[in-house]
Amino acid sequence: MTRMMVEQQQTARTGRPDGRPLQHVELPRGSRRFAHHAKSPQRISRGAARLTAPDTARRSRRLRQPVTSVIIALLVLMPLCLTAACQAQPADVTPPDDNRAWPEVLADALAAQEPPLPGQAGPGLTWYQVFVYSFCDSDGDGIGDLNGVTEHLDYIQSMGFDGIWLSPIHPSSTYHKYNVRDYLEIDPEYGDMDDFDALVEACHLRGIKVILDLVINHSDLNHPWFTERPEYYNIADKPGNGNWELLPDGRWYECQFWGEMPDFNLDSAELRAQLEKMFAFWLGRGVDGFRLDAIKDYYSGNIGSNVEVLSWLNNAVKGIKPDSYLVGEVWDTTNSLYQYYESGIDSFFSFPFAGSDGAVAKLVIQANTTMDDFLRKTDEAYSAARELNPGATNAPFFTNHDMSRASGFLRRDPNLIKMAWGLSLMQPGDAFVYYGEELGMSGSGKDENKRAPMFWTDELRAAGMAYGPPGMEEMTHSFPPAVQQVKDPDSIYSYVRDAVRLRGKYPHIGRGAFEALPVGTDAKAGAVLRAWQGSEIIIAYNASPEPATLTLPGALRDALSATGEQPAQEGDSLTLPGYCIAILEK
Ligand SMILES: [Ca+2]
Ligand SMILES: [Ca+2]
Repeated sequence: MTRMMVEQQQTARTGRPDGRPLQHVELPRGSRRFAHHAKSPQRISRGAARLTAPDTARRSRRLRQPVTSVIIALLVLMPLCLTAACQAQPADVTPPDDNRAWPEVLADALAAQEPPLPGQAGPGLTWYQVFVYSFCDSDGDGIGDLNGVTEHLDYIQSMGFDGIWLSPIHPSSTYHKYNVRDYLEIDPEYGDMDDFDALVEACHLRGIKVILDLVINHSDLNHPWFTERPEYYNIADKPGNGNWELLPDGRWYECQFWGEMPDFNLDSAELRAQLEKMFAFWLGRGVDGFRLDAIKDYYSGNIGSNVEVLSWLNNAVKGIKPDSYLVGEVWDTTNSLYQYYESGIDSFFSFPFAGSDGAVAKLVIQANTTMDDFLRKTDEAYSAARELNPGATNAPFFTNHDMSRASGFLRRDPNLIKMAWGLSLMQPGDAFVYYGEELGMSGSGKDENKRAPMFWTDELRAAGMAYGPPGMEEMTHSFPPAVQQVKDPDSIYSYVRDAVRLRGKYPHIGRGAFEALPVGTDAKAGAVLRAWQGSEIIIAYNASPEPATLTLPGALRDALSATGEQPAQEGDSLTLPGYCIAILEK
């Protein structure tokens, strides 16, 4: 939840225009994949290649050549062409479109993949953040819903995710639903309690955990509590710090994010008892924990009081279900973030590594950053979490619903996007991936744009496609939709899937001890030793476009290569191509 988001929401609430915002895709920089505009939503095959102006001119010149030259050239070139055609398919040619609906095409592509490894026991899991409104629409109203999530568990499981974080699902007046009117119900836009139970059951059958977004800094202004139990809220004769609004009786209520979202009085023992009933209700329905929204504003500017609330919350939730997972949003990039681990909460999102200003993005796009520095920061963050709570671990992520999507700030460069995801997902802790980032979806500017419809297919009004939040601007995607990327071993999707699956294959990544190794002098290359339960792996990184040679023991086992070029090992010498991560076993 951000204040900016709420301001934008106020604008959006003035009403939805008749025509919902549309999306279109444009040619990405340096790519020739395809182009499509939403206003002409028929599919365009990459195979139906259009000639650009220079191509057309070249073809005209060739046609003017004497016929004999052409025949000679054909006789000479034909065997070569046939050989080349047998060896490789050009990257921008796809098989002719079939006429099946996209979910069937996707299902076939997923079925052709290696099955994922079974879920882990944790900690060190990998989670998928699902913004339900925009994920998949199961009933044709253009709004994503719980059944839409259930329908795509194959996709989520196939990527190797161990769990999903659902954005708020309770009754609300907004598309984002961070203003809750009833904590014990499902918003009718998303379905009903039977749909919820079915989703949880389907997830658990697959070994996928489910956590809910827990919004307890504030409720909706129209929650019955606001009139019936005003003592649950911060109401005073005079406004305090930050944002307060006037009531008809002349008193004021605290609303740090928005006038429609009054801040709770978390001192109230009765409110806490009500919230405990709510925890028990959802844990009793099978949820595996919660993502805690807006912690810094429980008591704005008071870390000590916030930690006290979290300790109570942690004890209450674990008292009901001891193996629950709790992950907190403390949007802070300073050391004060780590003080929150004293509360006993399992994880806090690693904001210092996320977004366009975070350590991951800086390492891949800024010349003056070094791998040494990145690994040192990673080590410090990992140690800081465990110092205050030995059972805790970080929650690395790269983007979320409040941040610009990576594609934009990484210049729509697939190598940079892949490398950044590799760095993020090789970090220790419980890692999170925001839906659609595995496709390199676009989304920046207003919050609605950051929550655009999951780009399953470029048929934007196909059954199953969500239409996106009201107020979303026309979207431009630089990379193909899921139905195409799942089939392409070089896609961003395939890279992120491989990275997520490596976390499952090597529990060392999420859980192991962390020790940076001396490897040489290349500023953007480095390696770490990760030890877990008596076994050791080495993760070697090269975040520069140039190859790097590192001196390392161990046998090369796996690689994440942005370009497709593979690392080579000779004795203790490992040469990583540009933008490559390798895993060695000691
Ligand atoms: Ca729907
Ligand atoms: Ca508050």
